[in-house]
Parts: sequence; structure tokens; C-alpha cells
Amino acid sequence: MSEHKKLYDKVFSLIEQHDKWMTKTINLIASENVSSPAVRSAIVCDFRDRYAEGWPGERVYAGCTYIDQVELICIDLAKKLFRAEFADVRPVSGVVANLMMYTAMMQPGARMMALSIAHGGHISHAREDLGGTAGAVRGHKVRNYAFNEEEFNIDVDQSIKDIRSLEAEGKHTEFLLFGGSVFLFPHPVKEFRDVADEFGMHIGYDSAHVSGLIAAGRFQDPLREGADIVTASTHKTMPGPQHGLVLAKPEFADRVKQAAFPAMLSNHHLHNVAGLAIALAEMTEFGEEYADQIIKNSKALAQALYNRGWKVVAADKGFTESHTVLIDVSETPMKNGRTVEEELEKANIIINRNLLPWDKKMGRDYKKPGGIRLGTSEMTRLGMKEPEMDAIAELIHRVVMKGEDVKKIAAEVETFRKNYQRVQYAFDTQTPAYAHLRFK
Ligand code: DSN
Repeated sequence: MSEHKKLYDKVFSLIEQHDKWMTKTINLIASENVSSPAVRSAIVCDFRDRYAEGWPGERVYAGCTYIDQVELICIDLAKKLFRAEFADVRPVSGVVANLMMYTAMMQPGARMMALSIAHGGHISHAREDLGGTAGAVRGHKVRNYAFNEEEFNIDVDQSIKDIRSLEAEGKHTEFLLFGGSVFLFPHPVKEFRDVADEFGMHIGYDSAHVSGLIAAGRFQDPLREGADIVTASTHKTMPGPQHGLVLAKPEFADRVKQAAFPAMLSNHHLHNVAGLAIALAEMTEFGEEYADQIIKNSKALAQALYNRGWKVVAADKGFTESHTVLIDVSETPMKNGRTVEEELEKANIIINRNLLPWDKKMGRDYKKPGGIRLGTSEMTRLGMKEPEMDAIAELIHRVVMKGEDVKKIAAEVETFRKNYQRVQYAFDTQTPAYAHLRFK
């Protein structure tokens, strides 16, 4: 057998091993989810091999008869679900959606405000010296909001004072960006609308983590609270394919469309537009029930760990109003998020290590941060409810606090997962959740 055929076979074998492993794990990565069988069917269609530059009906490419109809359905579903007057479903990811937003709303180099990474901001909101997309790609001067660690939210009064001081120094801020990657509580969007109007600023909101909750009316409603533009990735609490979207007030529609094409995208991954249309239809039908259970589950998981002596962030605020739970593990026997992440993975429990707001002053960084971030979207999608969250907390507790054998726990996790192998909150709840469509 040739070396290339061996590698070809090996790739298929690795894919199979991964898919099989996923059926045995507890996945608590807050930025992931499992898409429905219908979404997975859609994203392997022939659209994946085609181009369709431009807007439906005004394409640069021929051959888009059916592609255009699917994209228009996707746009309509997005507008309806998010109660938006304009939607662009072309960004191929959340970061590309953010780049479209920056391009539509600001000149390169303009000043903006966003949450720092230590406070939950995303790398695509960050400064140039951190390699962040806003700074490194667009040259934006990024100032961070003041943050109240007790409230685990933006400090409105101090941040508005900072904005005013900058204006007094002649340093105009053009754009206020909300949203982030550790997003426990709704951000104070409406509280900034007046200052934005006073100084002629636009407001953006990155809903990547919470877009499914927002679609279901269960988190906050940024477009009604004063945001001019909202971006999303479509594969976190929104259980679609890996893709993105942009929602905006109609006066920004042309600028967003131009930012997508010709500025940002040639191919916009048409198969994922088809998959997104299916996910949006399923969320329109089942989203409220799904979002309610995600939030109940994250509160239950946080409470179950807290009851076992864990230092869960924002305990006196009810821990979280989203899919995410943040925990300080610096006083556990494992001392840092990296070791917790690595040991739990050996036990078939997949989580992220995460920076805590106070890590920097404790001399910790993202390689060995003091925290971990847990998300309940994927396990909720498989039908788990509050009692299962307690069981998961116990498994985590036994690995991290009691130091039990990870191989033994891994076997228990595999057994525990046997009853949760089908995606719920979808039209097809029979096809195995991690089944791999194979044509060879
Ligand atoms: N880095 C991921 C997150 O955790 O938010 C997705 O961009």
C-alpha cells in the first residue's frame, strides 16, 4: 500500500476514533454544541463545492437558482427569529462577522471600547499588542471598559466617565462593543445609549456565545436595547453549523452587505448557509424550551459544584444567566485551570481552562490560569436536565478534589453517557447524535 493511501486511511480512522470518543464524553466546552442530524445532512450537500459571490439575485456566479432560494429562506428565518429588520447570513465565522461589523461601522484605526480578555472579552475585540483582530487587522485603538468583579459585569458609571475623559482629551471613541466569551450576565447596552448619542458613537454587540438564548428571548434583546449592529457565530447556544451572521438596523444594511462582498468574502460556504437555515427553523420551533433548559442546567451545575465546596464565580448573583459557569480552581488540589483541563480530559470530561479577572495580579496567565469555564449547551441538547448536572458535578469533584483514578471515572462517564445519544429540541430525535455520514 502506498504511503499516501496509508495516510488517507489513517485520516478516516482518526475521524472515526474522534466520533466514537464524542459518544463517550461529557462535553462542557461553552463555545461548542452538537448540530442536529438535519443540519449535518444539509452541510454535506453539493453547495459545499459552489460559489455564489454577492447577494441572492445579484450574484457574480451562475448556477445559483436553488442556492439563492435557500439563502433567502435563511435570511428570512434569521430576521424573524432575532426580530431584526436586516440579516446577512454570509460570514463564515463569528470573527468574520466581527470584521464585517468593524468594516461597516468604522474607518480603520478608529477608537472603540470593548471588554478586556481577562473580563471575558474575545480575542477578536482585542488590541494590536495582544494580536487581537480589532487591533492587529483593523488598526483599531481599543480601550477596555471598567469592570466590576463583584457584579461580574461592566462598571457603567466608571466606563462612562472614561468615555467622557477621552472625549475631553479630543480622543473620540467611535464604537462601543458589548459581548464576549465569558458572558454570565446580560451587558448594560441601554445604559450606554445616551452617551453614544451625545458623542455620535455606534453600538455593536457580539452575541456569539448567547445567540441561541437571545433568539429564544431568554437573555437580553440587544437590538431593542440600543445596539445598531449585532454579530453572532451560529454554533454555540445556537446549535447550527460553524458559521456566522450579522443583524443590523436597516440604515446600516448596505454597508454590511459591502463589507461581506466584495470586502471580506468570496466564498461564503453555501453548505453552511443551508445548514444554518435548518438550525434556524429548528430553533424557531424548539428554541424557547431548549434555552430555558440550558439556563436551568448551568445554574444547577454551578449550584452542585458550589454545594461541594467549589469557588464558583458570582455565587451571590445566582452564578449565571447564560449557558456558562466560571470557576476559580486556584485553591483546589490541582491549583490551576490547565491541570484541571488535562486531568478531566483523561476522565472523558472536556472543558476549557480560563483566565479569571484577578489572575494577572496573582501572576497567572492564560497558559496556567486560575479558572475553568463550563458550558451546558451540548449536554442539554442531548436531553440532560438538573439531576444529570448534579451527577456531572460529582464526577468532576471526584477527579479534581478527591484525586480518584481518571481511568475509572472515564469508564463511568462512558456508562453515564449511554442514555444520552440523541439530539433533542430538533425535528429528528432518532438519528444518533454523533453518527458520521459516510460515502466511502
Ligand atoms: N474561542 C472561542 C470561545 O471560547 O469563545 C470561540 O471563538
